[in-house]
Amino acid sequence: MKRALISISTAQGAKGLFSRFKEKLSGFKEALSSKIAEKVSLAEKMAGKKDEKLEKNGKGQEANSKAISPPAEKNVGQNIGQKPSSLSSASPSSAPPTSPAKNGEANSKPKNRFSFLEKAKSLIFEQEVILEEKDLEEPMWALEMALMESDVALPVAEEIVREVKSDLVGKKKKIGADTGAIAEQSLRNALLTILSRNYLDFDEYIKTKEKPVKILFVGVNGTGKTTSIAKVARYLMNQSYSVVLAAGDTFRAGAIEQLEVHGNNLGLKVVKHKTGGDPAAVIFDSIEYAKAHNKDVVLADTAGRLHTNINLMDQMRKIVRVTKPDLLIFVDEAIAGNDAVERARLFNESVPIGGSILTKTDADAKGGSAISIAYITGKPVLFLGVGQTYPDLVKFEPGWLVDRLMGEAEA
Ligand SMILES: Nc1nc2c(ncn2[C@@H]2O[C@H](COP(=O)(O)OP(=O)(O)OP(=O)(O)O)[C@@H](O)[C@H]2O)c(=O)[nH]1
Ligand SMILES: [Mg+2]
Repeated sequence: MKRALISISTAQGAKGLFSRFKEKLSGFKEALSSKIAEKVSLAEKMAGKKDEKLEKNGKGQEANSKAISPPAEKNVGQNIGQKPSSLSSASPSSAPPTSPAKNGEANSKPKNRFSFLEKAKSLIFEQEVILEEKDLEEPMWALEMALMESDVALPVAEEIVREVKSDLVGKKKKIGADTGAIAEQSLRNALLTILSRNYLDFDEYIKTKEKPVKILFVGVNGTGKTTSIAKVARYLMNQSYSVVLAAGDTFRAGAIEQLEVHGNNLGLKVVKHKTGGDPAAVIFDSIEYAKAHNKDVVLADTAGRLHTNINLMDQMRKIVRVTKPDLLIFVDEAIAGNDAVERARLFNESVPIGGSILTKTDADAKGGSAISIAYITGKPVLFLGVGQTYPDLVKFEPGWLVDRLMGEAEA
């Protein structure tokens, strides 16, 4: 099959990038907001009742001095100004000193982090509510569903939920503050933690590696390997590296010509043999060429192959054995979602990959593969393909992706 050559001239619009992901998250934000709203109204009711009780009982009552412990916080004085006058009677200055025996009694009680005492303090003096594990059941379920429906792989979705939950439990929420922000910030932190885990700085890698750096691109058919090679070549040339291309796809008719068109466009040497030749031999030759001509980087193309094709997977292992690449890059398309993640896992089992490139991110509404692939393979995402032109390549940075997933920036 001869591919229509190099439609690489029109950038795709980035509209709709991760739009489904953003949509799905609204369920989580709403669930958390309504839970907080519920707690706030309960807190206000409780505060009202407390006020009445205090009014009735007067300031010297022991029960009250226990329930509303002398608050140590500096801001209590300021908050008290906004409170009913009855509360000022329970302020630290007017509270009677507690006897040593009573102190001992209070200290010997097991410290429950979210005890009524603490809640009361929080609710009445600081005007805050505390989120507890049980409050988060519904929002966490909504979050897990949103992630799964966005094609985030199950173990990754579970990890994100764990991170968000541990961040939110015990969190004090100021009454009247923006409830959406708390959900956003928590999820943003969780995504950043997960996406930063296997980070590799590609620029630093190339800079410090002995030359020529040999990079092999592998993946299933039509995912964007050859296009990504041309994009990465241009990216490296912009940093003044010299690059050689190896036409290691000797399998598909038209594949060598396709790479040659890129070579001509970019002014690069393409080392090639005939269609049907041994890909390991072509790539080996290109490395020899790079050594002889002091080139910095060899970017080697390979034929697309399904991980289920035993012969082609054997051939890939042979290429790796013979050419000993410094970096094996798995290329797949973001729009393939969980399939891309699963394929990455299987390729990585066959020949340990060094990292991934996710292409066609510009057409990906879900974002799941971009979130999951590094976590599942344990290898970093190096670049994202964001369109069909040469500059449509973004070096992977966790913050960049999170900004787009959370809707704060467009690609
Ligand atoms: N929108 C978009 N299209 C892309 C991107 N990367 C590649 N493509 C397009 O995807 C199609 C396939 O790209 P190729 O580079 O030929 O894919 P390949 O993996 O080399 O394909 P085989 O050699 O057949 O395995 C082409 O039409 C590319 O222009 C991208 O990031 N965004
Ligand atoms: Mg190709």
